[in-house]
Amino acid sequence: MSEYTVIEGELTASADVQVGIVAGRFNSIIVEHLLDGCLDTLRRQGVRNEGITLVRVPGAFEIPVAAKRMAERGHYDALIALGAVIRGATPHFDYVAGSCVRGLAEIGLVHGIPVAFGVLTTDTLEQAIERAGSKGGNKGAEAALTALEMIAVLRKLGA
Ligand code: INI
Repeated sequence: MSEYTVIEGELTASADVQVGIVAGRFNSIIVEHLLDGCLDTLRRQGVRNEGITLVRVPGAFEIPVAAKRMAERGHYDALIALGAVIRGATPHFDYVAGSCVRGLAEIGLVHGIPVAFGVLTTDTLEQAIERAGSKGGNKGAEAALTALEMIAVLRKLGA
């Protein structure tokens, strides 16, 4: 009996990889830690500085429109969204978080580009701190690995 086919991506980047990061400034005390984790992981996995572009936007609500423009350029192999939406800080949490995730999901599907979701959506600042480099890990670093794995998967699946 023949073996079944498995296609899966490595986590190490090839030298030509281009990654676009879009980071919200809102709750920057959290987002900067996500960005540190993301950049550290990309570099450790072999992404060169020439392969990284960082775009800063005001908040999570603005991340999709910048990501859309980047996806339209066709220059990036993957995009990584970084932000922090904290319920305690806003009555419109659901609108900001919801429109961010919906927009990013659509960009990924429409443009066929991996969009890693490193946007924290938490009830409290404490929960956000946990996920930005303390006991809950670093979601920015996780998003970086997701982007690299998906770049490799899509390359193997072909154009
Ligand atoms: N933006 C965030 O990234 N996180 C939040 O928690 C947040 N809160 O609390 O409101 C937030 N609001 C700003 C929003 O993303 C837009 O920048 C703003 O509404 C202007 O369009």
